[in-house]
Amino acid sequence: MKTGFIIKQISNQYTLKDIDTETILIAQARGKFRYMKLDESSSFNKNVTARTKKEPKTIMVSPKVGDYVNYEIDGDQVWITNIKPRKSELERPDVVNVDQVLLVFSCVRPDFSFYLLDKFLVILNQQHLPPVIVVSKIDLVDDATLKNIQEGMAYYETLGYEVYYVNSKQRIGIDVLAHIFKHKITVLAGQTGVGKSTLLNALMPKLNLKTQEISFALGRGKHTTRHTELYLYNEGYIVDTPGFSKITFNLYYPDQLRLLYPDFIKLSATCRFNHRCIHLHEPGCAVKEAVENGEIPISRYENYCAFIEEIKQQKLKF
Ligand SMILES: Nc1nc2c(ncn2[C@@H]2O[C@H](COP(=O)(O)OP(=O)(O)OP(=O)(O)O)[C@@H](O)[C@H]2O)c(=O)[nH]1
Ligand SMILES: [Mg+2]
Repeated sequence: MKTGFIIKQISNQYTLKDIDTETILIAQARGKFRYMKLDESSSFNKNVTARTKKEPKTIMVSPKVGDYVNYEIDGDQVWITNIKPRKSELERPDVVNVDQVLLVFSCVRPDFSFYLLDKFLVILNQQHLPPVIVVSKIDLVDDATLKNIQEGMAYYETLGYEVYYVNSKQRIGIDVLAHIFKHKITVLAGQTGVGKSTLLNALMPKLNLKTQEISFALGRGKHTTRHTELYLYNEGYIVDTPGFSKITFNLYYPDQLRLLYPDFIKLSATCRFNHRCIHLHEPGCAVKEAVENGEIPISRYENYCAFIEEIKQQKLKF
């Protein structure tokens, strides 16, 4: 049976790469994909049951970028006949089997934000997707501002996150990034205008992706990147995505949040109420103590408190 890997999708037209011959084919999905019978252990089942808390017997599944599929050739038509189990699935962007997320933050335009950083880290932790952090536009700030950001980032490096600093326009700090993409599917994520496409162009000059030129000067921040496609780079694939202006948690209970903070989890064993402590108003909280001692950045703790409120507000809307 022939197996292909989907690298691009435009409505029902899929660009496949045969995994043995590396031949590129344009394929379509047969109608029967619309409804798939699932057993409980199916990898397609997890997301649906978690979200809807139901056990659907049939659900709509269609092939997505990043899928491994079986296909057959029938005359001049190529048909996708089966989708292989997925190891991860993102909704925005619509990509499956992602290995890591490259989180891009710019020093300015838009301003660097520890609030967004903490939010992204929570969301990715929940999805079991490891992040790599890139700080862009280092050429657009003075030394003191850059030093401030670097000092703030030092804490995150102690948590084990890799942090890279780049000036994509002059290709500074780009080559040291190359190794992180090897044998992986990496998705670029970040606010609109932070320089995701510019970074990709710096990595792959032949790509010549469209980037923003005037919209930020006009202060409008429109999206420049529109569709989803995988680009082969250093034996891995990179996905450029449209930026966003707002992201929300997929959490319904505020007390789930603390379980997505690896640094808080470590400390919670020494909280007076141990693992029941939600690090807000409890006496003898080791997390709050660490914030007071300067071991955890105040901003990280303040963002945590703000997120708790956001999740409560989100819950009210349901
Ligand atoms: N000086 C400088 N400018 C940069 C750098 N990276 C990106 N830019 C500029 O920032 C603007 C936005 O860059 P894009 O690459 O289009 O941003 P994006 O994240 O892809 O935006 P969306 O596609 O809308 O999500 C462009 O004008 C880039 O030239 C950098 O490192 N230094
Ligand atoms: Mg872009």
